[in-house]
Amino acid sequence: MTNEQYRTVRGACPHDCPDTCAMIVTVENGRAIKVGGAVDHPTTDGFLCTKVNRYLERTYSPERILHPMKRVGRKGEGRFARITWDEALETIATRFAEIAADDPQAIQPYSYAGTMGLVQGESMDRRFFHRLGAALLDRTICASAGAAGYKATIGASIGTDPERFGEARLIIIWGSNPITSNVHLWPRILEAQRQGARIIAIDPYRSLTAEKCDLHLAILPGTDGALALAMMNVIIGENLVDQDYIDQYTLGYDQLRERVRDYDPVRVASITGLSAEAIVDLAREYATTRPAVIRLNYGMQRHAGGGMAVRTVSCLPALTGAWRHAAGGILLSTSGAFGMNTAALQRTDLIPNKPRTINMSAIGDALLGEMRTVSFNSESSPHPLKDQMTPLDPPIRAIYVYNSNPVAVAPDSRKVVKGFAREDLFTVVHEIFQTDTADYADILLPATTQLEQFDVHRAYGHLYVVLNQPSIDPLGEALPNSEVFRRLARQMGFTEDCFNDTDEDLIRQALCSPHPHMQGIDYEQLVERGWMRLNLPERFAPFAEGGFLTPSGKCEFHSETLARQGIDPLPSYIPPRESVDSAPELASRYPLAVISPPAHNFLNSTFANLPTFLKAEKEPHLEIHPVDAEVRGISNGDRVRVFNDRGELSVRARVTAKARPGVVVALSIWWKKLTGDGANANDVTSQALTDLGAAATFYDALVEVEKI
Ligand SMILES: Nc1nc2c(c(=O)[nH]1)N[C@H]1C(S)=C(S)[C@@H](COP(=O)(O)OP(=O)(O)OC[C@H]3O[C@@H](n4cnc5c(=O)[nH]c(N)nc54)[C@H](O)[C@@H]3O)O[C@H]1N2
Ligand SMILES: Nc1nc2c(c(=O)[nH]1)N[C@H]1C(S)=C(S)[C@@H](COP(=O)(O)OP(=O)(O)OC[C@H]3O[C@@H](n4cnc5c(=O)[nH]c(N)nc54)[C@H](O)[C@@H]3O)O[C@H]1N2
Ligand SMILES: [Mo]
Repeated sequence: MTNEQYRTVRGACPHDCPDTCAMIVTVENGRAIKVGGAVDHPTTDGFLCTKVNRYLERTYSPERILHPMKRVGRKGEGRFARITWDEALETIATRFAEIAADDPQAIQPYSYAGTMGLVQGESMDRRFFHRLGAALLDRTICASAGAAGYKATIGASIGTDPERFGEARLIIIWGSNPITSNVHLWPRILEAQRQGARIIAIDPYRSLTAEKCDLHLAILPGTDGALALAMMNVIIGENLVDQDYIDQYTLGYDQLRERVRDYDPVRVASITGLSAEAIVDLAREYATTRPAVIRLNYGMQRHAGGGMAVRTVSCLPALTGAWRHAAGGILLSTSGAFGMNTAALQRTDLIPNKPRTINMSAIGDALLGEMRTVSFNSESSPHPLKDQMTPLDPPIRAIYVYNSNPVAVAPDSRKVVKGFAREDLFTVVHEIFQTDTADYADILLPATTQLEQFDVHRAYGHLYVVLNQPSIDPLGEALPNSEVFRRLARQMGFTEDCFNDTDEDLIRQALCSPHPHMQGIDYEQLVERGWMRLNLPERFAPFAEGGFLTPSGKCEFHSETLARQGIDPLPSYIPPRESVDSAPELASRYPLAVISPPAHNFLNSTFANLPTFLKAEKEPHLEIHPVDAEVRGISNGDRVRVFNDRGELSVRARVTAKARPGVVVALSIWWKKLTGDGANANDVTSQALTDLGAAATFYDALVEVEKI
C-alpha cells in the first residue's frame, strides 16, 4: 500500500529462529512506525514474537553504532574514535594484504546467524574470504550435531510439515521449548490439544512449554539417547512395530533389535532419572497413538552424544510407521527442503588453495594457538570421545567478526576473552551495537538492521521462501554486510565480476536453482507477494512411502556411512562428558549439571542490551531445586557463585522445583558487560565437542554452587 505519507513494505524477520516470519513494515515519511506479522502468511498468522514486535526499539535505539571507528583505548575497554569509511576500508585492506602475503590462512572470518538472510549471511562475505584464501570456519555453534545425526538416519533435514501438527493425536516435545523459541508452532500444538491430543514434554527443566503440557518427563541432561533406546526395547519387545513399514522402508532392523536388548527400561531408568514405568508408558503410548509426531530440537544436541541422540530418536517414527500420516513423524528442521543455489552465492571455486578450517565452537582455543578436533573411539574408556589439540601454525593473526557475538555466546568464555585480548591480533567487528565482542575491535564498522537491507530467506521451521525488502534508508553511515565486502574486495584489488553483483543479483542467483522444490519460485512474484511456498504438495508427508534421502533410500537403523568413519553404525548411547558415570572425580567436586537455554526475551545475545527486554528478564539468575538449595544453605533470592575449573559467575538464586534435582538452570545469553560481574553462563561451559557434527556442548557442564 502506498500514498503520499504512508507505505507498507513486506519484509522477513532475520533472526535465528525456526519461524522466519513474514513481516509488514509501515513507513511514514521515511521512518518505520510499525512492524507486524503478515496475516496472509500461514505460519506467521498475523503475529510476531515479544521481541520482534519491538523491532523498532532495536532499529532506532540511541545505542546503535552509526559510523566506522577505530580503537583508542586498551583491547576490551571499548573506547573508540570516529573515522571515515575510506580510512576503515584502507586500514583493513592493508593489514589483510600484509598478512596474506605471508599466509592468508592466518585471517579468520567468524560469523553465524545474526541475520539468517542468504545475501547478508552467506554470499559476498564468503566470496571475499574465499578469494582471499582465508581460513574457513566450521559453523558448528548451533545445529551441526543434530543435522549430522538426523542425516545418518533420515538422510537430510526434512521432516513433518509444522502446519500439520494440529492434526496429531500425540505430540512429544523433546528437548524443545516452542513457547519461547518457536512460538508460531505453539498455536498448532494447542489446536491438537483442543482436538484431544496429548502433549508430552521431555526436558530436564519445567520450561514455559513443559509446564503447559499434559505430561512432563524431567529427564537428566544428555541421556535422551538411552531413553529412545529403551522405548525401542519396549516397542520391539511388545511387538508394537509396523512390520510392513519396516520391511519396505528401513535398513538394519535385525541389528537394531539386537542392539536395543541392552537397554531395558529398568537399566535406563537409572541412567535417565525417570522411572521404568514412565518409560514403558511413554513407549506404549507413542507406538499405539496415530498420528504421533515428535518435535525434536536443540536441547538434546548440546551434549557429548548429541549427534547420536538425534540419530537414535529419529529412528522411532520408522519403527512404528508414524511417517505414514502427514501429521506423524518427526520434525527437527525443515531447512533441507530448501534448494536455494548457495553454491552460486558462496563461490567456493574462488578458493585458491586448501585452507585450514577452524571450528567456531572452539574459537577460544584457536585464538590461543590450538586447533581442537574431536575423534570417536568406541573402545576407549571412560568415554568414547576424545578431543585432540594441534598447534596452529601460523597462529590466527586477524579475525573479522560479523553476524555474531562470540565473546558472549561461545563456550569457555575466559579463553575466548583471553584470545580476543591478544595485542598482536587484528580484529574487525561489523555490528549494529557495541557488543562484548565489539569492545575488542581494532576497527568497528556500523551494520544496518533488517529494515535497512535487502535479503531472501529460507527457514528451518516452515516451508516458505520469504523476501525482505528494505523499508527505510540506512541510519547514519551503516552498511549491509554485502556492501562492505563489495567495497573491501575493490579495495583489495579483486577484479572478478562476481564482486560487482548487486543484492538483487544475489537474490536472483539464489533463486535460480534446478532443485525441484524451487520450481515456480521467482523473483518477481516474491517482490509482489513477499513469500512463496516451496514446490511441495499442500499435504506433505515426506516419507509416507519411504523415499528417505540416505544412500540406501531407506531409514537407516544401520548406517554404513557411519561405520566407514569408524563410528558405531547402530544407534547407541553416549553419556555426557561431564557426569557421575563418565567423570566421577569431576562430579565429586562439581555435582550439579548446568544448562543455559534461551531466556524468553532474548534471542541468543541479541535484544539483551535493550531496555524493554532487560526489564523483562530482570537480572541473571540460577534456578535450583529446593533440595539442592537446602543442602547448600541457599534461600530464594540469595546471591550465589556458580563455578567449576573453567570459570565462575555470580547470579541470584531462584529456588524452584522447575529445575529438577541435580540440574541448575541459567537462562541465557546475557551480555557479559551488563551482568555486574562481567561473566555469563559461558564462563562455565566447555569447548569439548559433540560426537557427530563437532558441535558445541553447552549443556554438558558440571558446576558447584555456593552462597556468596
Ligand atoms: N526467545 C528465543 N527464541 C529462540 C532463541 C533465543 O535465544 N530466544 N534462540 C534460537 C536458536 S539460535 C535456537 S538454536 C533455538 C533453540 O531452541 P530449542 O530447540 O527450544 O532449544 P533450547 O531452548 O536450547 O532447549 C530446549 C529445551 O531443551 C531442554 N534441554 C536441555 N538439555 C536437554 C537434554 O539433554 N535433553 C532434553 N530432552 N532436553 C534438554 C532445555 O531445558 C530447554 O527447555 O531457538 C531459537 N529461538
Ligand atoms: N550458554 C549458551 N551459549 C549459547 C547458547 C545457549 O543456549 N547457551 N546457544 C548457542 C546457539 S544455539 C547459537 S545459534 C549461538 C548464537 O550466537 P550468535 O550467532 O553470535 O547470535 P547473537 O548472540 O544473536 O549475535 C548475533 C550478532 O549479530 C549482529 N547482527 C545482526 N544482524 C546483523 C547484520 O546484518 N550484520 C552484522 N554485521 N551484524 C548483525 C547482532 O547485532 C548480534 O550482536 O549462541 C550459542 N551460545
Ligand atoms: Mo541456535
